[in-house]
Amino acid sequence: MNAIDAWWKQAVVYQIYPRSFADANGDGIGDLGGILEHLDHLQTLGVDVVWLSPIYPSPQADNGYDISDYQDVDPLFGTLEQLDRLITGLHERGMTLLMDLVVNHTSDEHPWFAAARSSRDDPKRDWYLWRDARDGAEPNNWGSFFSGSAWELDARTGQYYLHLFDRKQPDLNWENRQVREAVYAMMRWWLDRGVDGFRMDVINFLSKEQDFADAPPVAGERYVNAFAMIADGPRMHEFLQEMTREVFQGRDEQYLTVGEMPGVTTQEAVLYTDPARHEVDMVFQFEHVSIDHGANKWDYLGLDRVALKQSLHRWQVALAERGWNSLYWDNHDQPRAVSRFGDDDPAYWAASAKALGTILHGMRGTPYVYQGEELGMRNFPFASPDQFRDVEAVNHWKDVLAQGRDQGAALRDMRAVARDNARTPVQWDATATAGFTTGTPWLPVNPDHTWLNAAAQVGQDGSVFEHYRALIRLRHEHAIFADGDFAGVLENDPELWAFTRSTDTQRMLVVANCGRTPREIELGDGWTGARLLLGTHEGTADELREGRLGLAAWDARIYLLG
Ligand code: ISL
Ligand code: CA
Repeated sequence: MNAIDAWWKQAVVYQIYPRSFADANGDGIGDLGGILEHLDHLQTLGVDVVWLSPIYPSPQADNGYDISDYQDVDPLFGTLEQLDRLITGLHERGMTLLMDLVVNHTSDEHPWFAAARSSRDDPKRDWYLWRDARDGAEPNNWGSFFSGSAWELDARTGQYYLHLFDRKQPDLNWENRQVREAVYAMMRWWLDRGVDGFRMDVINFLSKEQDFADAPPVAGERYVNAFAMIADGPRMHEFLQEMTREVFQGRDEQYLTVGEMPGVTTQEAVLYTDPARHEVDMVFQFEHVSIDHGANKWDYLGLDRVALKQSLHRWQVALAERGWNSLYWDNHDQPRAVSRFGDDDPAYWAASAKALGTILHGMRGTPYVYQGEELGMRNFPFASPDQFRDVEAVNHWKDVLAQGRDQGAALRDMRAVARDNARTPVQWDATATAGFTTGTPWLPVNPDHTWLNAAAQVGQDGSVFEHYRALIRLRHEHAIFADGDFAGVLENDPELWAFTRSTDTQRMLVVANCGRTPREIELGDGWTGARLLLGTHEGTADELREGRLGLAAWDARIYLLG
């Protein structure tokens, strides 16, 4: 059992994707003004920290993850003055603000890149990754995350630059000390402005092997997804330790840092989050959101519930002694949790959304709630490929057409996995544009907003929102949520999901039926007298009296003993 030695172990983080949260000026795009109007929603929910996806000046090739100025606010989203008001507004309500730190790459319209591409002799040339052609083509076989090669030929200077993401997102050269110093200075500037930490975009991609060797070839693929060989490169730990020293050391505030790390292993995650190493406080790992992917994310396999459960349990155990988990079901890059891991049929939607929340928030780690998840928002019923807006989906569809693939099958997979599912506007009420905007939303509002919205849930007993609110309160009130040891139960059952948490003085049972068929579970007599902390279904008895528990469809409960 570890003592609660850091405030963020009892905290819950809420992610805002500003473009889709709330639009205050009627142009159909969410903005800081919209966030400022909804701070009460966050306070009512009870979250401690807000992570704000990028609001910096950007050509918006990847909705702001392509930054052209790190130290300002895009007029699309508002002004720096409004951001200051957001910081103050959150602080006044007892919440803190994490900024999104996107420093694996900049926009190609960032002045640094404009200088770098202007000539081979430019002092900033080495701030990015330039290589000569190999046999008249790209320097290696790496594919971009967003289709095609990860290299783009710059005609004027005759060399290729690396872009792991879109061609408008050139990768910075972290081997160059000036790059690192410029980033650290920028981070200090934000801390001086009052922000409380950073969520660090693809941070385990910063350090690359400098030989840029080919990735192992894949039959039939010209460009290969190389992220497994790029992740956790040779100088990663050194760079993060340097960042801690240069940015955070000597400051009094208790900042929070979370590293987004595709492909990170449990062994590496322990190192990244071991407090003694001063790297990051916690990481986002990707194992549980890759289980339904085949050869790549567009090859949707459907969910293997046992694999999902075993994966999350493995991470619980692996980081038990040292390190700390981030807990999340979804974010702006993933389909909606209730549609993917729950059951979004209206008959089971609410119970399954609550059950998923119960499982995640019952685990050891810091839970993240993605905007709309607290309402149980569902995937969008995409009917045709031209409805997708995300660069990843748009490029993928071009590949489907160019390669003559089965369009029906491709569309079916896109409906299941596309990031735009998470990016439709937050559903505030039942009006035509869901209270998101007075104009035309940039991405359509989900038609289910007539019955699935915040107005119908906030303050309503039994709603998904009130269940999330209760989960967050429990984490604040009971230390066992943060420090209790984890142990899995019934790990091979495809529907029943159960685990215990224990301290020297208390034991907690989290149990859920992840299916439509009612189930019985044998507990033995060790839980007699345990009291119900929270349940998804009305009428659940307050106390456990028998060793046998009957669970309805998507019935989830948390019991505490001691
Ligand atoms: O979304 C993904 C797959 O569909 C991921 O591979 C994603 O690209 C990866 O998680 C990195 O995400 C982050 O960096 C990207 C940006 O597009 C994502 O929105 C961001 O969360 C590039 O900055
Ligand atoms: Ca707007």
